[in-house]
Amino acid sequence: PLLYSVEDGVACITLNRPESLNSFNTEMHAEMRKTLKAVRQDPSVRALLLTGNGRGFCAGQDLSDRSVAPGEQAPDLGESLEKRYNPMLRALKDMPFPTICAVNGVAAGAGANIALACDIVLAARSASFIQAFCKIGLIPDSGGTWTLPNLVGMARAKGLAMLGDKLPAEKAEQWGMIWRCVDDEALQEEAMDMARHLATQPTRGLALIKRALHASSDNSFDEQLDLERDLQRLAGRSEDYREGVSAFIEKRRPTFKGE
Ligand code: LHQ
Repeated sequence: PLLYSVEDGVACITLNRPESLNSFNTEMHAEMRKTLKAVRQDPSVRALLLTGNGRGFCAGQDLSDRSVAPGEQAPDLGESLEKRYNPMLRALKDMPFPTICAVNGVAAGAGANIALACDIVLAARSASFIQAFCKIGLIPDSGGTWTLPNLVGMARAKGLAMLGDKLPAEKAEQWGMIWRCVDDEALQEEAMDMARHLATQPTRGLALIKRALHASSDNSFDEQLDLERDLQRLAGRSEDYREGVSAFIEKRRPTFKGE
């Protein structure tokens, strides 16, 4: 259910159940968990590119095995989040290098929030985002209730989450929910170019940038200044900082090792 490759420092994961718009079943969850672990542990990887095969990016949970017969006990969805979605979202969010999502088509339910958990989201012009949860009586999960208000503000977060309307990629870009939308046929190449570029950059510094930005919504300005002091101290000890400054002084292009 997944395709996985590593090339030029870029790990590429492609969701691959196109017949059900790459929705997550148990097998895909298991594969994803294994693959994210492999990505994290591969020392050659300095960027992750996530995308989907076929006309959709991901339709969230596979609902085909989720109907509950009358009289049957309701399944524990909390357990499904605890065991499967939450570890995946934590693993994605905590990757110590940039994560790029190329949203090739509709991203619905958990699929939308998996995409939005990535650091940089590019979307095909024909793609769309749907917080479908409310239509089946659920709440946005996979981090959506944190990510949405952070990205687009509370008014738009509530509208998206409570109406479940389809948000076209162009509007998502106008709203600042994603980085950019690009022509359909250019998406994969642009996303790969961006991932390749990021994989040549000061990886440790980029990981620290993520940490600082992620912490910002929990911190006061004052606390954030303290965090910047601590993280800049670490960044200033990196090889890539030395290289960056030397290259600037010597008027040459830097060669970063990611250390
Ligand atoms: C699907 C699905 C799908 C199975 C399309 N499952 N087959 C976490 C914890 C535990 C449990 C509950 O959930 C969660 C998190 C969640 O993600 S909840 C939200 C789950 N997702 C949804 O509610 C979205 C359901 N899908 C849709 O609303 C539509 O398919 C969208 C709007 C995504 C796309 O619409 P269309 O472009 O019109 O495509 P389609 O509906 O015709 O779908 C194409 C095929 O994919 C179709 O199969 P078929 O055999 O008829 O060709 C669909 O049944 C199948 N499919 N989503 N989630």
